[in-house]
Amino acid sequence: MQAMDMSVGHFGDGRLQKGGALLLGALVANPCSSIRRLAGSRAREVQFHRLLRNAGVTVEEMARVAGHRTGVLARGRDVAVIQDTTEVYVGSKRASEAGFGPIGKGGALRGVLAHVAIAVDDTGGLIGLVDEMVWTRQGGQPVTDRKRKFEDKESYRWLKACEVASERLAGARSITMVSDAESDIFPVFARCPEGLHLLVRSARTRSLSDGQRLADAAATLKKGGRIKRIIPAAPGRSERRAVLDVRYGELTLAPPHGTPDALIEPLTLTVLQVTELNAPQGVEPVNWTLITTHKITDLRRAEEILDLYRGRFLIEQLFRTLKTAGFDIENADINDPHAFITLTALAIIASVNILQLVKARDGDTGQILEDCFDPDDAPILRALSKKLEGKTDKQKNPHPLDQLAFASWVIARLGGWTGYYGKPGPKVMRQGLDKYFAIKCGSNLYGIV
Ligand SMILES: [Mn+2]
Repeated sequence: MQAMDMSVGHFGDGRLQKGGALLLGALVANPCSSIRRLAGSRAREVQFHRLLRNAGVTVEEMARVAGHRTGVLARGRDVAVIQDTTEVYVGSKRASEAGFGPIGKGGALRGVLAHVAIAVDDTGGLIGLVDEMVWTRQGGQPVTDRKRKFEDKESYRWLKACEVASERLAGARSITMVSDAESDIFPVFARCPEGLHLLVRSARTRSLSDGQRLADAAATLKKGGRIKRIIPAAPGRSERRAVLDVRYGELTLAPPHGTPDALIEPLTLTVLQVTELNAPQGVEPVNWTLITTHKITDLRRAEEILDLYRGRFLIEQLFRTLKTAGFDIENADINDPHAFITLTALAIIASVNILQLVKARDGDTGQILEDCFDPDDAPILRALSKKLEGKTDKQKNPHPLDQLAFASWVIARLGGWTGYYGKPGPKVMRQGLDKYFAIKCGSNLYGIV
């Protein structure tokens, strides 16, 4: 896998560059957050700690290198960039003394925040990381001065990711930024870079330029029709097939009070209102107001836009891999904020690798082997696939050799998946990768290839 040999950043120093690649390799092969376990030896443990504490090892550099690679892979494709923030809990009192700022509400919990943007192609394949920002808050609660420049606010991250995406993915055929209600911020729409599209879930009772409320106007938009979608299971509710009423049309948003003079032009955008009919009792029905810069002219296009938004689920999966299903980053044995931030940034890159394999496993994403693996992996994967195939059809690798799905099948089988029951998730994939790297390291010794 490329992560094994690939630099995560240059950091202006050859040793740091090498150390970074080693640590990322260890994280992908053996996802956990214990530096001791990742290192395997005392000397390497010291090396990893030094690397993580080094002020020259920055998240910006790692994001730049990973984002550049994604930009190359995204050339000529229609790309959705999903961005979201997650909070990583570190502790309370002791974490506070170590210099970790507050997260969540109330201010008692301490930790770091990570804002991540990932690129997805139009078959649902995960192309790679576009950008990541990881930080801890300084000096207690964030200031809520409305007069503060947008660039100085934490919420600027939503626009910054747009700017970074339009730069790094300049060769893509189209880019649509997808984000949840937290990003429903007027300046993000007003200052969105040329040529970039936005798709955001509305959070606020915005006013329109004609004085109406957005929610009222959205409910009376032109009827588009009725569609069905599977709503995935979540804590406290099971998967269900929902009947959705779809409406869409153009509305003109008025700038909110306090908007700087340069941005006070009203904005005409497409609003897509999706409302669930006959939701089961005790379940909160789907009621989404989506705002987008895309035009919607028919029901089919409305469905495409809705499905783009539903694709946002992938970033929730990424955060779950980072926190529980994979790295257990919240239990890292590190108490230095800079080092913890660096490790989190590396673990996010490794989580993207694992999720790429999970997404590719069904073979319907159309990603090729080279999206994730090096040329020298191909013969090893081929040999392993032969060895792992069983007698029944269900135990044969059904994917073509040059597809990423082919590798996913091998990694999943190595991770303990039998081929019979269910589908392999992040946990199986990381166990499979662990074995794969061990085999790759020893493949010359054992004469597999
Ligand atoms: Mn969010």
